[in-house]
Amino acid sequence: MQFSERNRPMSLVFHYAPYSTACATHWVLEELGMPYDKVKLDLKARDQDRADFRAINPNGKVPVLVHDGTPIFESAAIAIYLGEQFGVAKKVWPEAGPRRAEALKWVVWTNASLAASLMTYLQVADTDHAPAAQRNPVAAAAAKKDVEQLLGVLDKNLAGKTWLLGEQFTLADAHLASFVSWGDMVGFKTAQYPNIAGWLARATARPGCAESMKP
Ligand SMILES: N[C@@H](CCC(=O)N[C@@H](CS)C(=O)NCC(=O)O)C(=O)O
Repeated sequence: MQFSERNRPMSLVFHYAPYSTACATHWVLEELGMPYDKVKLDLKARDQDRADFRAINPNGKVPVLVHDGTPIFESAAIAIYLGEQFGVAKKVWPEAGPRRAEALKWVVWTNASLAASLMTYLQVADTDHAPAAQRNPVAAAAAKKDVEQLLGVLDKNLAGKTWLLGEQFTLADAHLASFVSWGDMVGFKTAQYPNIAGWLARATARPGCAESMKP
């Protein structure tokens, strides 16, 4: 681990693996513009099974963020926590109230609906992600339909808006855009959803996105 700043009053340590769910957290951290330390795991080498890592995430998955000794796992929980702790002051997270509810809604939707359906699809579809014995065309078609229906919902929500919540970019945009980019990469082409395509182009042009894609 490398400390980028000495003697700072609090610490944020980000445990990640390149090209994983941790990219969403990485992007959110970059948007906050705060110093943090990175600890890279090699998932192929099973670093996630090491006892010191299991102690901060018994699920053995990245990302994990440790804030002043408190470990937080699940990327949606991390985005919400960072928003509440630091994002309001930095104007990238709404204050408590109805706009906060909008942000929460989309961050939770990202993981509980979109990412869950994408994962189901990848586990059964005829792609490199699923072993041949696990592939199931009927289940894959159903999961594909679910993902497309969800992208349709998002596209409708983005009509006439610059960002998810309106004119102001929030951490919810970074979190969701990271997963939508992943969906695009695995075959759910966003070009066919005009509002998503415009929003995703604006989001991925932000420097935080490029940083989150670095190994
Ligand atoms: N729901 C979790 C998913 C985390 C996740 O699945 N991480 C994967 C990388 S994309 C992982 O660490 N896998 C290692 C393993 O399962 O052994 C989140 O959003 O944080």
